[in-house]
Formats: sequence, structure tokens, C-alpha cells
Amino acid sequence: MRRAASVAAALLALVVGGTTQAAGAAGPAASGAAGTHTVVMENLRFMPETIEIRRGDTVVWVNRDLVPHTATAQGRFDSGNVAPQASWKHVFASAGTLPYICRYHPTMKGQVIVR
Ligand SMILES: [Cu+2]
Repeated sequence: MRRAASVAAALLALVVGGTTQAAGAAGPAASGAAGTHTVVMENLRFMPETIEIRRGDTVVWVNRDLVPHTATAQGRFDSGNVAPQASWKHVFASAGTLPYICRYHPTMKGQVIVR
């Protein structure tokens, strides 16, 4: 009897834990959870060139070209070398407009607008 009670308690804990987790997953989404955005490096361009995100969001740069690129905003963020087929991600903690370039191809320009 005592054992059955503790098994029941454990099951209840699992159910409660699961419910809490589900609510936790849905909650932030409803209130604007941090998101992830992708910028593709392709044909010597950033696509999209301008990306608007929210504080706490992540941007992932994915290189689909056959040459390396960088995403470089002097003093703010710098991917360093992103090899072909590789990617790099950065979390933007503070608001601002951040223009950036590729160090290897200065005509490659983009900007991240963090709200
Ligand atoms: Cu480049």
C-alpha cells in the first residue's frame, strides 16, 4: 500500500512535470519567445540583406557559396571565417542597427536591426 502510494506520487510528479514543461514551452512562444533567423550567404550576397529581429534572438549565417565569407560588424560581432557549407550564429542581446560586411567581399553588405 505504501509502495503503491509512492508509485502514484512518482507518476503524479511525472505528469505535473510534463505539464509544467509543456506550459513553459508554450508560454514564451505566446509572449514572444526568442527566435532564430537565418541569413544565407549566396552569390556573394547576404539574403535577406536586412533582417529585423528582437532582443535575445539568434541569427544564423549559412554559407551556400563555394568560397568563405564573414559577417563582420566592427566592434559588435564578427563571425570570422565561415567556410562553404558552414554556418555561424550570434545572439543579439541589445537593441540597435548593426550594418555589417563580409571582410573578403566588401560589396557584400547587410544589416541586423534589433528591436
Ligand atoms: Cu564574402
